[in-house]
Amino acid sequence: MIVILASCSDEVQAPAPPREGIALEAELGTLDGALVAADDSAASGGRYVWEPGDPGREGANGGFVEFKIPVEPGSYALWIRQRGMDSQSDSFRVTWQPADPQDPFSTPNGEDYTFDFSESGSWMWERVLLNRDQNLNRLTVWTFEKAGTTTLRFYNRENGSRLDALFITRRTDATDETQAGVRAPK
Ligand SMILES: [Ca+2]
Ligand SMILES: [Ca+2]
Repeated sequence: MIVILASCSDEVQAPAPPREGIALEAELGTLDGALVAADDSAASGGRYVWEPGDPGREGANGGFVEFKIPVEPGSYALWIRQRGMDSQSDSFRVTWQPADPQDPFSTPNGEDYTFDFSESGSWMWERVLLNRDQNLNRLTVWTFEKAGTTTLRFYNRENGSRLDALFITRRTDATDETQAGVRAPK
């Protein structure tokens, strides 16, 4: 069960991931810049997040969607439900503080934080595998040393890239969604 706690800063908060993981709607994150929520009856909760953009239209106008996630010490893998129409609408940059920097665009190689997801044209779950790890042929895992609130951001990189939902799990070895126990938010 997902519990959304209201706070004075209007941030979305979720409980620390139990062993079976937690699922969140992308549209409940805090939206910045050009990213907006939009309707789609095929999306979880009927809504998703994107910068509106037709297939074949390049570029993006900045911003991110942010989630505040309390964690226990340990390592986590991240899955998203996404929809990419073509190679110009199928990526985000992803950071999860404190493990990653605040702004991937200011790092020596911001492309290390890019997740190029599949462009099936349909909604699908996919594990987030960042370039920095794919280049080393390893699975992307975020490790937190202390319990506390973390900040997960999906930076707008290509307009038309659609983000529906997130699933956070401690099953860091799983490479398919059944193994990972991926489920949509309720
Ligand atoms: Ca792309
Ligand atoms: Ca959704």
